Amino acid sequence: MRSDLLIRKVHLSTFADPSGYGELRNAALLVRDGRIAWLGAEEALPAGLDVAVEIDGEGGWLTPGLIDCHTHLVWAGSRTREFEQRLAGATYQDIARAGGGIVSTVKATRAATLEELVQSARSRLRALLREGVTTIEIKSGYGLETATELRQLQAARQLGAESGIAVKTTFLGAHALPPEYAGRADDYIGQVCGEMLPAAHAAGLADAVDAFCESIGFTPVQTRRVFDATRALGLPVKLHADQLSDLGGAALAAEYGALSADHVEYASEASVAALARAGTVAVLLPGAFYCLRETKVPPIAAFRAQGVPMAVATDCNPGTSPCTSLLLMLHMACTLFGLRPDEALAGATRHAARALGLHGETGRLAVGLRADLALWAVDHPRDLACYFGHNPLIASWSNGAAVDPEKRSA
Ligand code: DI6
Ligand code: FE
Repeated sequence: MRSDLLIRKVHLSTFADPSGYGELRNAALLVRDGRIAWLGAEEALPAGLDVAVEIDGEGGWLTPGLIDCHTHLVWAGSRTREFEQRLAGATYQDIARAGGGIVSTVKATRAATLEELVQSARSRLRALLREGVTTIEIKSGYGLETATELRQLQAARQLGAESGIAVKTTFLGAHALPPEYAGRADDYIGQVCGEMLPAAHAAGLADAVDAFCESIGFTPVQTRRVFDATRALGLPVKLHADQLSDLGGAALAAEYGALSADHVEYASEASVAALARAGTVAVLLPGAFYCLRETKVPPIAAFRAQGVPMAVATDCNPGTSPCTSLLLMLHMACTLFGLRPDEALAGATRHAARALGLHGETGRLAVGLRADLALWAVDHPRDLACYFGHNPLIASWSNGAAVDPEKRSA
């Protein structure tokens, strides 16, 4: 049989089962038409193969390509001054109320061209690609008006096209209140639902819709309005929920059958039960927790007990998680939140795929799924979560095609 790619002399970590690494030693994997066509013990490799490219994995480990399922990768400007302010005692909420925070990024993003947005995000994307990321979610939310929100999403699509990896876009118009709507949050939500969201949808730029349900964001009632408008368009929802306080956001997300509820440090027992019933993924974001020096850890034991799938992502953004290392997030999910390394890795593969509605497409090594693969020079996949500041990636493939993180755009 004719195949595009054969990777042999590897160990596989498939994440095919809900827990554990899915270890298959001394194995090989075949790719045809961008999909995994066969995998198994090397000695069982079908005879008479006609292969275009053959890779000798030299005893490395092959995992699903990593998935960063929560990022705000596209923005302009800098917020590093806020890092100093926070170290000097200001809180994230203080800075936001004083006109800094998200709103300062909005100002810079509105002033940036599409090319400028693509260019600044490209270096961040490359850092993620160098660590084996083959699928990424990118949110809008730094425009807070139609044209800029659309431009951010266009930048995200362009980054996907030029890099060859899969980009899922999320419309986050309800991220913060723009200054021109000060004191009129309900009117702004009207604009989000009546104009911005329909425009993003009509342009084919929104794969999902998110909101920031928080004391410094939007209320549960306002979040519901966004979700109702989203449902009417037939798009899936996600939610920044229970990050800094318990507003019942995770339960609200579950009520709408959300793909994911993200952050969830303050999620209550009842919210955890609601997530479990809905099959909604809890996306853990240790970078923001760490950077804000938060102390309330997400209810990991309850997620485990109730069978809520846990994903792990960078939350890459200029304010609360200026981080472009998903491997570091795996480590921190273990050290700060108490995940096991296999749980952390499943959180950046199997469960991250579910958080993007891609469970049937990627995030596991299984016949028929997209050949999104990462090959690592490690003794065991747990090493990926154990080491930090070390990148053992040898190569990665998206849809069966080699990913080149340094590729110049046309
Ligand atoms: N929660 C976050 O962690 C980011 N957005 C959100 O709603 C922070 C975004 C920023 O500070 O720029
Ligand atoms: Fe976020």
